[in-house]
Amino acid sequence: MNDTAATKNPTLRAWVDAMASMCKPDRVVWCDGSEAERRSLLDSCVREGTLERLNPELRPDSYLHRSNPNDVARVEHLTFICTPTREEAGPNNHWMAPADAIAKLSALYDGAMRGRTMYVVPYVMGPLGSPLSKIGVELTDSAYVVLNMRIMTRMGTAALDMLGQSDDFNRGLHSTLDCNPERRFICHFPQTNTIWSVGSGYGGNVLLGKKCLALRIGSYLGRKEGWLAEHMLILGVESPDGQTTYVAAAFPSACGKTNFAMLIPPKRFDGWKVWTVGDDIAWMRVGDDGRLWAINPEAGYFGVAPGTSLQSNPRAMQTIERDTIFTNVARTDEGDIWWEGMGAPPPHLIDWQGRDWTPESKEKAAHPNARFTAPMANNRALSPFAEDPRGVPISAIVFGGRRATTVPLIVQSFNWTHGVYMGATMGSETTAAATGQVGIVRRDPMAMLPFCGYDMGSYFGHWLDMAARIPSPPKIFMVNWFRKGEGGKWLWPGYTENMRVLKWIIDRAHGRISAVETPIGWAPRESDIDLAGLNIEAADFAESMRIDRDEWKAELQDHAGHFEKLGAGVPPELELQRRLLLARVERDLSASG
Ligand code: GTP
Ligand code: SPV
Ligand code: MN
Repeated sequence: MNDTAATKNPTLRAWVDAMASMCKPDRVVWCDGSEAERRSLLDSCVREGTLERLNPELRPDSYLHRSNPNDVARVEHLTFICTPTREEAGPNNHWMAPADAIAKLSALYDGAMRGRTMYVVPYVMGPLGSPLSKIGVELTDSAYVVLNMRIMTRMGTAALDMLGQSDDFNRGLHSTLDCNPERRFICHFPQTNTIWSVGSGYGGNVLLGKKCLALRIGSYLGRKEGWLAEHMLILGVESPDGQTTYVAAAFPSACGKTNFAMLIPPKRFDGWKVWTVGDDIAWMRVGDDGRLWAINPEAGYFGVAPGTSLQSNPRAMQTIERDTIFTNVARTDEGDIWWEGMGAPPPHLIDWQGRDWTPESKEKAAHPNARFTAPMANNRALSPFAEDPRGVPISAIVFGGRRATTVPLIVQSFNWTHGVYMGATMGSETTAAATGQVGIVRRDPMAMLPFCGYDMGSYFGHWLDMAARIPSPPKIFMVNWFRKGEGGKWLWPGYTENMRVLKWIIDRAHGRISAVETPIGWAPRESDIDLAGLNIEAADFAESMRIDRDEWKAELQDHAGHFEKLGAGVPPELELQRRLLLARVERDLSASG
């Protein structure tokens, strides 16, 4: 971590100098990504109190960070796409004119790093040397950000080596400022491959390689260059005969991607294995063989902590046994971590805001959007192809949201256009991953509503256009693990048992099993989802699969309003598809459901 790591790349140097003369840090430090650098950053964070060392016997090499209580999630209302025209950003994004954004944020950055260090963080999204990978450089005054970026990306000298003399890198600038929500902005400039973030220290707002580059800027580049940047996990399912099938799945924030990516099959599926390629983001390109190939641009997991337990996600629990940064979780008196859903609480804790907590306390001990940052190398089910520069071939794409009603457990699209329709009309109840009210159904197309860096209608058009580019396209499915029955109980057990649905998906993707045609897609026949060894009432399973005429009429009507809100850019195929589905629902389903 000294100037020997500094680059000879003149474009990079000039940009760093220009940003430093604006922000006026006391020093500029070029990060090399070494272990020695990590140690010294950790030590200084512990000294300053931004990190607390956890008990090394219980949680080796792991740390706790408490964020400012006003800064605990992404802030969609303060996130802007700064394209020359408002139309290009679309009704799905907040827009600011590039010149206005630069003027406004420059004033905030002016002198913002006085008394602080500006860290220069070169990083690669994607396997080193992969033609699918992208390079970014983030300038930040937060050592916590540097330490997180070191887990989440390939960071340091390796990135500078890959960049060489090229000027093709994302220019990211971040200052925590005084962490004041009034002076908080996350601005994206797709045309100049630039991201400016101020006033936050939290996750998706400041780890600029993740949502900002890999999704918002990535989706813009994907359209320009003919590929897809998606909010999707990637997993490989290995059957007992050794064949591995790769699946990519888009669920909105805090709707089960990490859980699904780390699934351990239940006993009934002896000999089956699920391998994790990625848990949040997929970059997908058409390969020479005509299939869609995906890489995970990230190198770590920034996962939701609450609800993670040895029962729900043992792989994640193993992954975070060590080398992990925990943000906004509770701490035990022994110096370990705790959160809601982990098991019985101990008699005393320090909560996420640093206050005493007992089981009688009314408030939650961990923030509902508390997170862990852990290296993917710790995951014992990490796919052997997670670092493969070619990526993995995708046989199935799955869309899913958090829906208490209407949407059945599993259904397959009739074709690509219908599959794009399923993604485009996805709805989900809001979660704690973004600030705002929780539990409201909102349309979240492809789980990309907060992350698409341009007009959503044009993005649907890009998805439709991809059909002609992929000679052997993946099959498309829609799932819902979250349907509820009477008294609000989950109808489907979820988690490990999702393997039963996954099995049907891969059988369908390989054309190994037939299906029933319903008005809204291909569904499994009653006996096609293996329920052996599962404690579920037949009536509950049937209810989880039910397609209700009135619910679907209302649903499809709601899709019309959704398309209208997205404006003239929505391709006409999608409205035609909607009418076809509506006509079939009205004709084919009986009024009693
Ligand atoms: P982001 O990191 O925000 O993108 O979230 P994610 O999509 O990776 O979500 P994650 O896997 O962390 O799941 C979030 C929460 O969803 C968990 O804490 C669980 O409470 C819940 N969840 C996940 N899978 C299931 C499931 O199969 N059934 C039910 N009922 N809940 C689930
Ligand atoms: C999400 O909200 O989808 C996340 C967490 O994965 S964050 O990095 O904050 O966006
Ligand atoms: Mn996410």
